[in-house]
Amino acid sequence: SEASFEGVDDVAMAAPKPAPRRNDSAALAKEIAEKLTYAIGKDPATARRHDWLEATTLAVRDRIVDHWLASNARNNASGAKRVCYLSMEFLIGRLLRDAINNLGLSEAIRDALSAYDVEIDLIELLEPDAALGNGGLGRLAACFMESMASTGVPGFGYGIRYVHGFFRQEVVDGQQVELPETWLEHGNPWEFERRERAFEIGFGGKVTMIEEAGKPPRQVWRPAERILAVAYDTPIVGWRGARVNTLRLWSARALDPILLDAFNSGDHIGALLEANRAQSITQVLYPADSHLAGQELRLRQEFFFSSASLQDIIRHHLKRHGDLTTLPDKVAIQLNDTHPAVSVAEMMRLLIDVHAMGWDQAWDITKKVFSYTNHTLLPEALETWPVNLFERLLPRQMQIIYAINAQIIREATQSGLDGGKIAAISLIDEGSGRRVRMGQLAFVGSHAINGVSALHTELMKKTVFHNLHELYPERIQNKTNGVTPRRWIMECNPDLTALVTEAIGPGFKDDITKIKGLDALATDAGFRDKFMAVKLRNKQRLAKTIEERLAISVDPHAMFDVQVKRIHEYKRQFLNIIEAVALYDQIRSHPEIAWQPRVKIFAGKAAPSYANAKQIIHLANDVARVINADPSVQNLLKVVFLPNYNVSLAEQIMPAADLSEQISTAGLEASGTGNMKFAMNGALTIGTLDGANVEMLEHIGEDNIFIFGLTAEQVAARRANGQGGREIIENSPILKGALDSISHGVFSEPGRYSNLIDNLYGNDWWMIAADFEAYWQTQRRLDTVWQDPTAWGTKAVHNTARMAWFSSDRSIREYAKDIWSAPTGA
Ligand code: B1N
Repeated sequence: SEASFEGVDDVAMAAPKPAPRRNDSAALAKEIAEKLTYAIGKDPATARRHDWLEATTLAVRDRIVDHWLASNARNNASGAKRVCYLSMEFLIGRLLRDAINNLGLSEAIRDALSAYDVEIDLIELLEPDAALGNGGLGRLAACFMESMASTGVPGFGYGIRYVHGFFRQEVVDGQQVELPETWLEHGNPWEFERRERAFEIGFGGKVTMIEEAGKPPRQVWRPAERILAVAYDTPIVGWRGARVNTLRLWSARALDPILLDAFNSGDHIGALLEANRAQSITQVLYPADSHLAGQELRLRQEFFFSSASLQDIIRHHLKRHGDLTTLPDKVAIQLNDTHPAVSVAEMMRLLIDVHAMGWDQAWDITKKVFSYTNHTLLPEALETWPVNLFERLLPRQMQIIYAINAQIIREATQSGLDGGKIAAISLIDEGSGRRVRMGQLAFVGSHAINGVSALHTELMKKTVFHNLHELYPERIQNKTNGVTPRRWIMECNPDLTALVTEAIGPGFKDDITKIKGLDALATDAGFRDKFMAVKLRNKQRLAKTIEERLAISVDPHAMFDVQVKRIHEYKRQFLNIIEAVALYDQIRSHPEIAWQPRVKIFAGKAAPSYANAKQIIHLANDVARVINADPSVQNLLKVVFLPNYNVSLAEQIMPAADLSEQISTAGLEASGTGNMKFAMNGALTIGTLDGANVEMLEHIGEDNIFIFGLTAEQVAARRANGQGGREIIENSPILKGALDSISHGVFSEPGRYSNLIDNLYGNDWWMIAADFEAYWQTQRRLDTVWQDPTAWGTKAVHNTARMAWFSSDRSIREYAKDIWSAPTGA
């Protein structure tokens, strides 16, 4: 009964088809009961909430499958260009609400379940949060998948089916503890295993030259190790179900346990160990965000999913079109950062060694097919691999990289670049032990390279890719990130959605640019009151969560000042905590001032090996414990660290924020996407001129966003001059006082944070001391605005009204037009 993705390909169209499902609540109620009985084997009278979740998911899934098969049939019939989005990470979160919303089933499902006294809002919380990603990069991939389905792009996501996604975070004695995440424990109703869609992936071994009479000599790679990549498909439903695209995740498996057994001549145990070794490739997601993991297993993961995806793409193309010369007309492959960059070499190998194409033609096709998105300029995140390791694991791909390099260097020499510049563009870094530079490889193998915000793209041209940009000046372009308004407004903020619908009609659901219609209502007191009443209800819900999880009571009428994101020094949670400490000191020493009540809310995970980030979490928790227990601050300040930040928690937090903290050291946050989610939901932003904040300022207007601090240029200049923080700290009593109370043990035993503090006195690399005064003053300006609810509410409405451009639908349409030459439905 299960529908096969390939069914449209393989089964005669005349085969009888099941009738499409009906969407009224009576039909849904009946089917949910049927699923519960016949798919799960439970009686409605004794079913647990998990069973109802599964039954509901299966009923919704049937409807998705109808649309999915139709979308695939349409793709195949039209032969339209397909977009393959290769990403190591897809941070998709829960899927049920997304599917129900996009299929327009919200009310029907609610009614259907109420017949059994089951509340959809309660059971949907039981769905595990699929955390196959670290942060912004992975969540962007998920928003892009949804937007491709919503804008009519035939999109295929390709990634890894990690058994363990991003770790679960607990806070014990104020410190982060990492626990394994087991999202597949109870099965995954959204995925369809495609056993028939499996490819061999090789590692190691040798390359030999084969010479046959009358034929040019060819290289053949004989891997020492071979494993299988098996596909698991998850349907991704677009708005109104218009398209359902496929997210195909690869799982590693031993070639064939029985064959292996024979191969190991009866060594049964040895064969099973080998099977385990094969499976280990897709066991776990590396939890380092914007930091190079550097382990061999990581490179294996990268090659594993790249090779499987390319083999799948080529197989499909040959089956449809017979001939690989037309590949660039039919497929665009987007490399999500350099994690899949080995694809450039692997594509060349497949075209040349396996499909007998000549080098020049293969290179031409490769460049036309690939494009590459860069997501960070942080030197510690730029991927390079030791040549030795690469050669041992992927000997043929290494040969190809050398050959590509020789060709690029020839082109560079011909165009007159000097020796220093040539060394800078070389695919091999000869500096610190020879290493393969994956950014350079992705760049030269692509026809388009993009940054993720206007500022970031300009910095790419000036810094990391300066010389390659000079050699290929037409390749770099900007594609500012976006987020899907379905998940990040409609689904996470139903009350706001209802209010907007009441005010300007439902048109914004189909075309988010229409939300601009709210702008005129910003000065309408009646509307503003309703808008802020929605905000208050969302804050009350978050306050309840905080109470339940942390036993901290917070006042929903206080300003909710929120910083939630990965913990990283460049994101400067430390700056925010120092401000909290300074505020604590000032509230106690100046009771005569009209301080505005605030709740500072933090959430985020630190990479397990990132000691300073873990210290920052510890400090936030230490500071929270002391401040929250001190009656002398009245209820003017509370500090909250919510553990285990993930997509689902973000969905609760974004609608409940008054103030969004986007305070990275300028020049270091490539874009940010949380900044967009907050502003769409009516939070004001305090932020630096960094990443997409710069463009948010342009859209929202300077009266409605709070910008402070050094610019990227000023940061670069200060760093070049080696200006440290000591002088600044000594001239700033408020900052000095806050640092002293941290050092002297107001929040912990003295010295616990001396490393963090010494860094500020020393080189102040992240410009925390340098930006403190401006940050403090801007926060106090925000206090003044908060005192005036009319002023605050007006700005909040302007934020929601003016953020439409940051929809990922806009991003995807730009990619489709400027990079992929792919069709969009609208
Ligand atoms: O990508 C996001 C941006 O909005 C953020 O500004 C940016 O920091 C983020 C290595 C990364 N850049 N680089 C990574 C993640 C995992 C990893 O292993 C690097 N993440 C970003 C979307 O454009």
